[in-house]
Amino acid sequence: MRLTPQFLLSATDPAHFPSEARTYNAPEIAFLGRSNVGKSSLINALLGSKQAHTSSTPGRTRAINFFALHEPGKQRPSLIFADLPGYGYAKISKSISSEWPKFIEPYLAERETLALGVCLVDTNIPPQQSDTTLIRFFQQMQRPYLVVGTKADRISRNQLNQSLAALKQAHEVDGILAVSAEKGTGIKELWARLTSVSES
Ligand SMILES: Nc1nc2c(ncn2[C@@H]2O[C@H](COP(=O)(O)OP(=O)(O)OP(=O)(O)O)[C@@H](O)[C@H]2O)c(=O)[nH]1
Ligand SMILES: [Mg+2]
Repeated sequence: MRLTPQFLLSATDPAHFPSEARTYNAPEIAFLGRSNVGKSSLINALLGSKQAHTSSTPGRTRAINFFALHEPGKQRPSLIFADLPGYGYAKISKSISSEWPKFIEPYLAERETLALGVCLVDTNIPPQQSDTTLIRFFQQMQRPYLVVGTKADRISRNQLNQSLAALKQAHEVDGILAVSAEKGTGIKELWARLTSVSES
């Protein structure tokens, strides 16, 4: 599906989350994960354009950035993407890491239109406790989530399979979809999962 992205706004406070007037209650998909895991890059790969700011410096995204995705000729968006700030990076300034839960937790817990949390985990590193914490949060809240393994292009097939098995076991999830924003691997499969959410 070809969707035209439109940047809506950048929010650092629940009061600024886009209202129904902006989203028409379209299903919202949130991209979550540690700083530098590749959230913004994955959004850009999905959209086929540079909408989200990416950076090799962790902590680049400090607000929730909302994008409305439109089918050609339609005024109402069919999907909303939310690019979230990363967590778990030690060098991030104290004020930001302590600010994290203040607007992220209410977002995850209360955002009514949140249809899916895409939890990104890096396939190049061992399973991280902070990722387990996020995934448990979704499991306990019984909110829909999907675990995606990023940067699959950086390691061999063999290493990737081993990494995915270790991640699945540590996070106690049934499946992890491996993707590469750089090479486009898994992007089509991911789109299929995302659009099934918007249709349900
Ligand atoms: N090789 C490779 N590098 C990637 C991939 N995705 C992201 N990167 C790199 O990883 C770094 C971080 O990417 P971002 O997309 O900015 O990460 P983020 O999760 O949005 O980071 P924060 O906004 O800081 O939380 C950048 O240098 C990207 O080029 C990928 O699929 N393959
Ligand atoms: Mg980012």
